[in-house]
Amino acid sequence: MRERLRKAYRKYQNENLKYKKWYWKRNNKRELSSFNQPDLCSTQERILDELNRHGISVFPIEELLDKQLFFDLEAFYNQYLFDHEDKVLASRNEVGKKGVKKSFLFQLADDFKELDITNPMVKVAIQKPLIDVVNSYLGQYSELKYFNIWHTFVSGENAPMRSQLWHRDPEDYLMLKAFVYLSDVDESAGPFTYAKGSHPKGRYRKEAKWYKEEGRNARRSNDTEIRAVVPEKEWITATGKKGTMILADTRGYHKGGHASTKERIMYKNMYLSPKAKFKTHFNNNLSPEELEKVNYCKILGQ
Ligand SMILES: O=C(O)CCC(=O)C(=O)O
Repeated sequence: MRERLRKAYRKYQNENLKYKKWYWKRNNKRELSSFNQPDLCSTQERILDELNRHGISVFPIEELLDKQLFFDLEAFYNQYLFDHEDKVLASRNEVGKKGVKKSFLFQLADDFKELDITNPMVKVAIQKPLIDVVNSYLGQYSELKYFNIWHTFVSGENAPMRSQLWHRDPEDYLMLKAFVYLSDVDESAGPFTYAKGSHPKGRYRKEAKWYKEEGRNARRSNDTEIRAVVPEKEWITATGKKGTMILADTRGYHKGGHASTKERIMYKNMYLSPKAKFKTHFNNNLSPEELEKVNYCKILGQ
């Protein structure tokens, strides 16, 4: 009986409580506020302001980070493609196949399970100028939970599915993802699309009608359902040249990757509050010397 109650509470907690402001506040100390947040330059202030107001900020990566990080990321994926062409080709042949998880894309993360601070995917994620913005938005020291590169194939006539449909991410009350386009992304390459102001700090907080895809639990909505809660003039379609960076609180409604004619390559990562019940997608076996090098970065477990 007691075990059943505990289970039911855990389910309730997972489905409802973690999205409540008071629950977030109870579980997370407000470690950073306007009084003690890191010193931000005017660009970081602008990005933070856009995140607070709209839930999203889109800018060329070099406005925040050294452009070399982008070149390294690009070279890293090109090398991966060169070394693993067969794997990517095999994945491309599965587009639209039933029963294949996110058949519209190839993901790199399974091959990179270690937190290696020399890996370009990690390097981008632990840059101080970025971390300072992320921590200021969350009001505390965040945790890096995930990094990946998504190579999205052409979906063509296939109907949008999974993350190609409007949804809120389920991991936390407030959260941030950083995306970097590694290919030029126009309307035909399935740009990341966001309903501004639908994040928890925003003005459009109503829940849209939703449905479940066959065999899936996640809540998805169509354009009409989102239009009913966020006017279309507030939707932002983040097209951009390679090197475009997007920071977004993906608790706000978003979708992307329904590429009609052109493939998209995109780096992504995710920061949550330390109390979020979401498993980290990599092993953190950093030595004390390595941690020392990034000692501004509580996200690595200091
Ligand atoms: O592929 C996209 O643009 C959407 C990504 C997404 O839904 C997510 O990362 O939560």
